[in-house]
Parts: sequence; C-alpha cells; structure tokens
Amino acid sequence: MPAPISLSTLLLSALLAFEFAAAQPLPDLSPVPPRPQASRLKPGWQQGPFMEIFVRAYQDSDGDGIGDLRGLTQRLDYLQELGVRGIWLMPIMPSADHDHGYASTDYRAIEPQYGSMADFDEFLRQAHRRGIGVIIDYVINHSAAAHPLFQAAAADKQSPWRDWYVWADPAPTGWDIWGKNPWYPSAQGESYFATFGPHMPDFNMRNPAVVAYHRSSMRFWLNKGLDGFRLDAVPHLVENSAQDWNDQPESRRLTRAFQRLIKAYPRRTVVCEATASPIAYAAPEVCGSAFAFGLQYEVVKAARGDAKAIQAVADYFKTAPASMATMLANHDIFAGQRVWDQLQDTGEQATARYKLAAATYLLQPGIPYLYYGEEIGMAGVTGLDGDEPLRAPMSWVPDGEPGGFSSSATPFRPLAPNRATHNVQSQRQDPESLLNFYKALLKLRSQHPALQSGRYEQAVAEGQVLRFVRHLGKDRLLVAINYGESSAKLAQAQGLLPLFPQTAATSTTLAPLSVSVFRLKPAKKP
Ligand SMILES: [Ca+2]
Ligand SMILES: [Ca+2]
Repeated sequence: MPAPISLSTLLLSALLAFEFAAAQPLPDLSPVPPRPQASRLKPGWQQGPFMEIFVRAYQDSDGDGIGDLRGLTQRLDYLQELGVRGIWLMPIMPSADHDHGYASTDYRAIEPQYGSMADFDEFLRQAHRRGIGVIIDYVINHSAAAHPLFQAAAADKQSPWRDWYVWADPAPTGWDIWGKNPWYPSAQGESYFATFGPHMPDFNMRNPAVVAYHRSSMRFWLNKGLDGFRLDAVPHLVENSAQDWNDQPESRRLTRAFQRLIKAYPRRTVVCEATASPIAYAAPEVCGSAFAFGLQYEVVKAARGDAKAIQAVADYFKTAPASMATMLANHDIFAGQRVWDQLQDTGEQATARYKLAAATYLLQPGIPYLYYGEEIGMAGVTGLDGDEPLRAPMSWVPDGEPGGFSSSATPFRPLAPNRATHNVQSQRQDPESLLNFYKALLKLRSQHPALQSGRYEQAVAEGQVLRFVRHLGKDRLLVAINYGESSAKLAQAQGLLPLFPQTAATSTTLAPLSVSVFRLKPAKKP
C-alpha cells in the first residue's frame, strides 16, 4: 500500500489523469475460464524464503535508468545462489503512478517501462527452471483514476461502468480515514470514494461484475503459470459506513473467495496485506497467510538487546499461526526504515546486531520475506520523502565498477548512500559479510525441514537470551540467540550437537551477540 502523499500533488495528478486519459480504449474485460495446470515447483516451496523485489529498482537491462523484467531475469542466478525459493514482485501491471505501481490502469498487461508480456513469460520460465516460484502484487481495492473504466464512469452517469466505482451526491459527512476525508469531487460535480487518495478510486466491490472481473484477471495470470499473489490492502475491499470501513465481514468473505480461486490451482500460494488484524487474515478461512505487522519492530528491538522485546518475540508464535509472513522491513515506511538505518546508532555493533535480527526471523516459525537489498544491509536514500528512501536501486557493485544497477548515469532514483561497502560484489568476497551470513542461514533452513515447518516449543526469554526448539518428527533443533554484550551460559548442557556456526566446538557458552543452533540428541532409552 502506498503511503498518502500531499493532497495538492494528488489532486493535480487526478486532474491531469482526467484530462489526458479520457479517450483511452478499454482494456480486456472478457471472462477468463480457469485452466489449472500442474506446477513445476517442488511441494512445500511456499514455505519460502521469499524475496520482495521492486522491479524498477532491481536491474536495468537497456540503459534507460529503470529496472525491467529482462534485468530481473539476469539476476535469477544470484537469487538462486542466495537460497531464495519464492519471489514477490511489487506491481508489474501498467500503472499511472510511473513508480510503485499500485495505481493500475490494466490488470492483464505489463508496465511498458518493465518490458513486454514475452519478457514476463521468459522470466517466469527461467525462475521455474531454478526452482523459484513467482507471486505478483494484485491490487483489488482500487484502480488508477486514469484507468479507462474510471474515466468512462466519471465522464457519464449513464456509463455501463458507472457502478464499478463508488459515488455519492452530495458527499456523505463524518468520514475520516487516517486523517483524511476519502470522498473527492469528480469532474461532474458529484463525489467518488477513494481510501488511498484521489488518484486511486475504490472499486465498488458489492458489484458482482467487478468481483468477476478481478477473478478473471487473476485467472489470466494463473493460467500463464504464475504461482500466486500478494493481495494488497484486503481489509479495505468493502466499506459499510463512516464508522465501519476497516476490516468488515464482507472484506473477509471476499478475501476467502479469492484465496479459494487461487488455490484451486495446484501448488499456488497467496499472502495478504492486512495491517489492522494480521493474525485473523492468516487464518485458513480468510487468506491463509498474512504479513506479521508489528512483529518486525519487536525483532529489531530484540536485536538491540531490549529485554521486553525479546520476551515479546519469544511469545509471538506461541499463539500466532506458522503461516504468518515474517519480515524485518518492506517497501512501506509504516513498516519501518531500512534495517541498516534502524541499527546505525549501535555503532560498531550494527552488523552483529543486524545478523541477530535476521537470525531471529529466519529461524523462528513463519514464512520469511526478505526485502531486496536487506541481505547486504542497503541503507535508505537520504533527502527523499515518504516511502522513496526505501526503494533505491539495488547496490550490486561499488561506484565505478561495471555490473551495477544501470549503465545510465541517471538512474530513476539516487543509489543507496552506503553502496561503497554494502554491495553484492564486495560482500561476496568477505566471509564475515551480511550476505554470507544470510546465505549460510538460508542454507541451514533449507537443509533442516524442522526450521521451516517444525513445531515451536520450549520458547523462553532469559534476560538477553532467547531460546526455542523447532521440532519435526525425530528432529529437534535448539536455537539460542544471545542479544547481550556478555557471554551467557546455556542451561542445557547435555546432548547438544552444534549445527551452526559449523566451526563451533560443543559448548554451552553463548558468545556475546551470537546465534547458535544445535541438534538435540534423542534421549537414551532406559
Ligand atoms: Ca530499463
Ligand atoms: Ca474499498
């Protein structure tokens, strides 16, 4: 979900959209029948880890300063080597915002700046060849104001598309969504409803034709072999009144129906953005998986040694389902700064504490979603507003080296300020780097199914130490993370086989700022 930007900017862009987009032809609205086909991916791939990627910022293949699908395909080897099993692409459909992509103008096409549908098909084929699944962002709640359907609906009260959006004349009073009145005047004098600002009008999700259109558009991608969706802002699908607009029962029912449509295809997956009630949306009867908003702040605070947060992290998965999608940060500023920026003030300990944050969410239950550049500690761009600092071009190489994000001298956004040290090329060569730490942990996770889907047992926070057991079948793995600056003694001294770090001798002393994983020997029969 994009953060709201200034009202004047939005009004201007909405007005421009009205002026210039009026004559656009309608996109493909035809019904798409289901054509479920087998998946080429291994069972269980949906356990991740996933990498969230902003295509615009990942790799530019043609030198125009804008990342694209062909560039992304070139980087699949890197993602495979890192140990990624799923990719979440932020919106790749044509969009009126020319940046983040959450203002769609056509649900069955590719953003021209990103390439062609053939480029997408090739990317998908190449990802599958490497055992990597691909899900894309799908924005159900709203289109762009520049969408030809909204343009037609706004221009003519008799338009067949009129009832695809939400209108009122006069605008109702008393509405307040995050400090703003969501009713905006249209060119004809009446008002339309737009949760996220005037450039993104809400669809009328009570209209069965709108639901059918989205169902068909999802099938369009699934029939191509896409592996699922990240559904944007689903608690906002249906509003009932100025008081009852967030997370209404109708929104949950619709979400469930979309989940069923997607999972009618073999081995597909879906994850929801539901900020207000993540755990409810992760339930099988709603979305099946949802981002664990809130947990990421506790994990980063725990990594700073905050005892209360360590306790909160220990407790989270005692009740939350293992289908929660976990993360440290994402593309939205409401979820926090880039992790590097959050830990900067810990000085010389920043890298060590960053590793502890990563280990915490990669070894706990949940489906981990890395945010591109997180694995190298990319910093946010300084001097930009809102979400933009989080969405810098990927730091592949230090300045002046070939093989960076783009051959253009003017990429669409400034590069990350710490790219001289925090880039893929430099960190590949440093065994102690964040990149190699992530790689090692992801390898450990993939080698031990207990770390992916094992039960969560015996979780305790003792001062600065978090420990818990992941248990699957006969396998019991003990994870111990010491967030403290002094070494700590592990209570259990018997029957431990060290798995990580590999060099550690059997020892029950936890070094300062360290993570250790042991296999618990089965108890001897009496
Ligand atoms: Ca490009
Ligand atoms: Ca809505």
